[in-house]
Amino acid sequence: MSWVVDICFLLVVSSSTLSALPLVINTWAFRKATDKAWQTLHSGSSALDAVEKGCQQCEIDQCDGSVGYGGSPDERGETTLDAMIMNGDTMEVGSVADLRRIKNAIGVARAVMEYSRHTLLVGESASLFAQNMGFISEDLETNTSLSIFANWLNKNCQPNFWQNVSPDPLESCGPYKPAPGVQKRERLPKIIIQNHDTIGMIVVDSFGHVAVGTSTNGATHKIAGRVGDSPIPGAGAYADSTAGGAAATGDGDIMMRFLPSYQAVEYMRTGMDPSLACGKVISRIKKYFPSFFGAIICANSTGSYGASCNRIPQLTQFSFMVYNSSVDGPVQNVVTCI
Ligand code: SD4
Repeated sequence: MSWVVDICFLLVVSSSTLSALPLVINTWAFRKATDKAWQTLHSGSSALDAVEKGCQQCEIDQCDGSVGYGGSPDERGETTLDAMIMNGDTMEVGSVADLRRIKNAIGVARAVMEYSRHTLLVGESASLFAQNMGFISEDLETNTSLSIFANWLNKNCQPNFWQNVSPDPLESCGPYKPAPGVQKRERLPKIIIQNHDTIGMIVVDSFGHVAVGTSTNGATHKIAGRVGDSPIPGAGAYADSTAGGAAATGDGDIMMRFLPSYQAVEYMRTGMDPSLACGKVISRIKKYFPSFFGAIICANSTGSYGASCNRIPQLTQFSFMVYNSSVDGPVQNVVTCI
């Protein structure tokens, strides 16, 4: 009997699906987050509230270990968080990067939007801002993150993100010094599906108001201070209620160079189908970085949606969640990568 249920709730999509509003769509199979956003919307709250509560659910659940506290320790063993929220009606954005000791990163991003005229706060100063705004300061490390860090130290700090330095980063821990041309190496570690699953969410309410958000703990063993694409407007996510919204996941060091979420929204503004818009931005990145790890979700303001991903051995299909008025609960969709 259970296989019948599974099939009912797994939809394999190859093109954009018919519009139905309201709509909640998010990266990966983070079902509880989708549900939380939907329930928030249905309690009468705004699309922006729904995005915030949906992404916060993933921070609480530590979705895949890649969102929230206790995941992706950096080279010092610390978990730091990136998050963003954007209102597609007003084009307001609140964002935090390299946030320390505060669990609710998307909440702090929302506070940046509500209580300041800035867009992005980073590092210790972002944490201080958060504390002043009433967020609790606590350690983000857990036994899991500490053991990931200890194993990495035991393996001579492998893998890491260094290149052209000495001592040889393929064999030794730092501290490193510049040694241009000493090792021409591929970007390693490749950011792969096992250590990298940001939540990116788009909510379109019944009136076509679009909001988007992201939350992540970034890349495991990142160099301290590294910020990914997730808190960067236009890169990790973008919303404009006159067109639609998009949110990306994957190797942010590569993806942020292309502003894929902005690009996808601009494609949809021309009337382009959301699946095609998603596909075009993936193809564009692929031209320069054929083996990058990444995916994107797109929705227009009338509720059509789609997704796309770059086909590599570790990622041949990409799962994302959808909840709209045509279904009774969150539905896992799967798209085949291009
Ligand atoms: C980053 N893009 O920090 C994020 C992580 C991610 O799927 O999306 N993983 O690079």
